[in-house]
Amino acid sequence: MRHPVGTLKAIQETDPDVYTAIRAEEKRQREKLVLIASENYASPAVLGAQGCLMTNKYAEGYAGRRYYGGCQHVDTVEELAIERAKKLFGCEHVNVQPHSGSSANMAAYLSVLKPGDVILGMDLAHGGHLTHGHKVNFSGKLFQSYSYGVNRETERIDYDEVQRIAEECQPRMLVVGASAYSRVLDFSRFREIAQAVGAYLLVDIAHIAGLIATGLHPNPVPYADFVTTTTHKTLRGPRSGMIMCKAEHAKAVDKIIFPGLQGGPLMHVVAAKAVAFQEALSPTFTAYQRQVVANAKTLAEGFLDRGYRVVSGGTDNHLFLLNLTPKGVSGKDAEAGLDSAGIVVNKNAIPYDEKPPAVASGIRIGTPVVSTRGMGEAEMRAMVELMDQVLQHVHDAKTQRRVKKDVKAMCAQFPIFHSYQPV
Ligand code: DSN
Repeated sequence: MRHPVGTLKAIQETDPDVYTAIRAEEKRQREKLVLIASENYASPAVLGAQGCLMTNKYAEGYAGRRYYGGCQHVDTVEELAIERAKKLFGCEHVNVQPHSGSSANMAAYLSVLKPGDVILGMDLAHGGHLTHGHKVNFSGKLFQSYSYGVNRETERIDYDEVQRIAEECQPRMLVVGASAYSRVLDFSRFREIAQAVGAYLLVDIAHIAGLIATGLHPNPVPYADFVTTTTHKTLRGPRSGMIMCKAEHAKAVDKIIFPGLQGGPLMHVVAAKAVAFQEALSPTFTAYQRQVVANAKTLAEGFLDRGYRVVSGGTDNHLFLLNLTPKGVSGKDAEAGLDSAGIVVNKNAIPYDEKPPAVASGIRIGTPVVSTRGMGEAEMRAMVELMDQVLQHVHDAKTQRRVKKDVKAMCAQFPIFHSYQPV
């Protein structure tokens, strides 16, 4: 081997097309302001582990009881990931092998439910997630799914209404968690509702895992039968998933992950999860999460001051939705206009949206990436100013070009800390 493992030089020599695309993506990540709430920039150590030669190892089974020889070292990283996840979240049992949040959710359902059982989750159109029972997803096809949403006036979850729907549809599993909800989730109230109707409680913390790990959002682990997460959003690890559960469900969860749903675990990704969890246990990670929340508040307040409609009137976490209806701009046009100006967001349905999801009336704004870059409140205020300029003239290429220059200058002041210099 002429090059160190995982270096771009090797890719450049072997596959110039892929190399060129990777370098272009690096430039995009460096030079644009990424405000996609579900994304983050993983550390050099996490990227290094994810690109390491543990990808070569088959390790079906679990540490100490694998179906392959030679698993000593991958056992070490899986055990480290488990031990660190337990420290971070205080869970009784954790399986770090799910390839994604979706497979973690599938495992939670299939460990205790049968096809055709009733599940109740938050409506995707109100900020929920596809895997919480949407009709086009396995969760809505395999199970009889019902949904709850947010109140039209407050744009927050109305827990009495959730209870009413639960009493009506009698779910076997109550699913909690969201991908576009900016308010604190009351897990103790959800537990009461689940208990009242005899349902299991599954909490998907994919978006807020980093906040929970650092005590900035209540922890659902004491209340829930199952807690699932992705590891790459606020938690800032590799693109992957994880499932935690009460000890009584441990066997069923492990059995459904392997051999039920997956074959060989991605041991390089498990290694990267171990590294990310170690990073998340450090005090600097707590300071980072505080900044994520402070930045989201500053951005939301900046937009409110300029007369924008922020869904539910503000944020308690890392994200919020802007309702652009009063500005006469669609989410689709806002996303395109901002991207041309170097600011990356996603169009997003707002609660009770009258536009189809592919157009949408809003955009979702999140601060994990810009906070990882080291940006603070002053940069958030400058960002509101720049975004406002674009949104006021969403089709104006001249404004977009002018803003793009300022965005590039701001990004240059806060360089991303990993560098893909060819070795
Ligand atoms: N679609 C992801 C998000 O952006 O929130 C969640 O899977």
